[in-house]
Amino acid sequence: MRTYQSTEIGNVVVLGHAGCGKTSVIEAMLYRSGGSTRLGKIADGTTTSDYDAEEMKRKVSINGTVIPMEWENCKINILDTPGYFDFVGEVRQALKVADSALIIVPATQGIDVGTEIAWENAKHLPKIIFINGLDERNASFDQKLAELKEKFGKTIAPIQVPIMENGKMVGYVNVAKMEGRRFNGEWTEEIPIPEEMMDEVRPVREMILEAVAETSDELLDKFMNGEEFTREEISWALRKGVLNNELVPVLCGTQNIGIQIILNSIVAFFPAAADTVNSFIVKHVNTDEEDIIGYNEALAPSCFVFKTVADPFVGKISLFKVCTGVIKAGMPLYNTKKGEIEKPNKLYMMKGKDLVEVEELHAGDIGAFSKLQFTSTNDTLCQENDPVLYEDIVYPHPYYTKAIQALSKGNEDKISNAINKLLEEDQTLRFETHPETKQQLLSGIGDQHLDITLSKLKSKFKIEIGLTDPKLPYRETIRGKAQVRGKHKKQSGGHGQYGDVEIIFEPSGDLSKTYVFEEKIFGGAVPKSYFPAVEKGLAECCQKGVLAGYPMVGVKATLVDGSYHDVDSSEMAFKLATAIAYKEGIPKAKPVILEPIMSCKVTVPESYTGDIMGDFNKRRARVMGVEPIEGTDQCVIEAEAPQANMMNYPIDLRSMTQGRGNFDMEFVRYEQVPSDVQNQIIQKAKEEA
Ligand SMILES: Nc1nc2c(ncn2[C@@H]2O[C@H](COP(=O)(O)OP(=O)(O)OP(=O)(O)O)[C@@H](O)[C@H]2O)c(=O)[nH]1
Ligand SMILES: [Mg+2]
Repeated sequence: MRTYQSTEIGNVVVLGHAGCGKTSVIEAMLYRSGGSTRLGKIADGTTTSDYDAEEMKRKVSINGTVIPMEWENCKINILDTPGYFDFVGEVRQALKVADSALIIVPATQGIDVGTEIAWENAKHLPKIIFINGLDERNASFDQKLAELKEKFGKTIAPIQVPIMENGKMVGYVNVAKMEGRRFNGEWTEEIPIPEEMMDEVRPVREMILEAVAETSDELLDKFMNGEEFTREEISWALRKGVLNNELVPVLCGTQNIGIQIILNSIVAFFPAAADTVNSFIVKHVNTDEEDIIGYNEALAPSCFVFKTVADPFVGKISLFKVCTGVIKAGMPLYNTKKGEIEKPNKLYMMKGKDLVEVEELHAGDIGAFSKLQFTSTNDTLCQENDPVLYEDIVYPHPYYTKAIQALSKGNEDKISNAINKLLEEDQTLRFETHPETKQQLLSGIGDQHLDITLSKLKSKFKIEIGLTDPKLPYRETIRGKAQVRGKHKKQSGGHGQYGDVEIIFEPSGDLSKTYVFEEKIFGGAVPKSYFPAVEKGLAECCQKGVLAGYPMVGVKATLVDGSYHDVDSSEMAFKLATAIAYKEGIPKAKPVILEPIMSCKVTVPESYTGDIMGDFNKRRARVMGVEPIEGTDQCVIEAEAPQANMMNYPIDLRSMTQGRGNFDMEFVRYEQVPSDVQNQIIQKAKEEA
């Protein structure tokens, strides 16, 4: 590939429901544009985009990829994204560097959630829709178009009506130009519009004329007066409408038919990087000033790292978007966040899994470096004398957490090292050792995400682990008061042991502290010098509650009496005496188990409100309120729920809303569990002991 200027580069993210044909259509675009010599297939695991072993095995996209192609003297960087919800992090990365979007919609009935989400994700971008799969048995172009129109309104501007013969699409009518085209091998030839199709073509043409009329007052007047638009007016209005995000051209075909018009439309309608509307916000570190910039190749070179790939052969690959200037091979670059200079000796662009060496890349283009020393995803590389920072990609929080079970003993460190490598690639994965339960916890977006992480650990690092439900950090406290005596007395040979305490145990009222210790000793019944020993004994005992062994909180212990022996008393003896008092006193002071309560915010379309609230009731949750989000059909439901009942929520919410819901949650406080739950927790602790 030659060097492309900012005016000749476009970055197009491909979005759509899982399995709608994104990767297949991209493969056909690459082939049609001459970028590959054979058309890869998902079934054979031979597509340029789904090159990862897991993708080939599962026949779904897992990673975002960049597939650059050349068409009509332009370079189009196509960004393939996975449709499965669990890989939303990959979609966020691609959206960050895209200037426009191609949404692929299956021609079968109903608007998929994936289409709605794609529309929402691309709401700020110029876009084109491709109705795919017209060769499928239950496909219907007319119905799909009507559905799109109903859902997305006047912006929908159909360009084509397919010409079908025996369930196969053999050509199309271009309703913008009012010309027929028939597929002829890999290309198309012009044909007259079949007479019998006029009834079908007319309403679609009307749709595009209506959409065109919306783009200017002048055209609207013309439309109202019943005048015909010229071809030039239509193409001008389409381009303007797409750039301003007022019109969305709709194309149609199958995974290998109708591909050329997609490429043509991208070049005709989408903005080049130089005049893109989706510019970056930049912060100049020296002056602390924020600025919005376009992809200007005349400025000093800078780029934003949007993705990291851990390649088994090459090592770390950092993909970046050139934001300003021209990045040249061998150019040292300053990493603003890390305060370090990187000296990559080669410059690449990435095409699927391949690194293609290039001399320079202009603003708006996408490139790659290998083996950068300090750089990770979300870093900015620029000039040291004017360091800048681009805004980070924001990822959803991973709430689906499981505990790791090492299948062979003693390899915790090996597991940590391998997972840390995966974390470099995957910004939606979290890994931590819980400070209390000491379990190694792995969190992701959903079960598929963690499942694939396990597969990767096995195939890349030969590490096999299992996953289990994590232990919850329960607490224990007391609700009542008990006054008890603890006496430790031993007479064995020489030195004896003597410690004797009387302690009142009661709630301190402060669950954030383990215990409060006081003494009310009169007349030196217990000498002062032993108070610290009593407190130490108390602190040690409070690490384990008496019901199920969970840490104790909110206990007030007051030392009120005791006795001592001049020779036999010792710190150790008083500690032991305290432990005896604790063991006897806590069970008498109405001990209870506390559980972590989460504050949850669920965002769903309003039609799901009843289901979500009903479901919260089953989770022992309290719904705190429902607020509609103005100007949308969405609402936010706030609730407080026990963490124990929210462990599978990412998956349950998805199935309740078919993926239309989102949620966030955070810990708020501890609360007493109901007695039946308490019995279960105690029972479980006994079994595990
Ligand atoms: N009959 C038919 N099958 C298609 C068409 N487009 C895609 N497929 C098949 O549908 C399956 C899924 O296609 P992909 O290209 O992997 O879809 P995708 O949108 O990339 O899927 P994800 O990335 O996993 O979301 C593959 O088996 C394709 O061969 C089409 O137009 N017609
Ligand atoms: Mg795919």
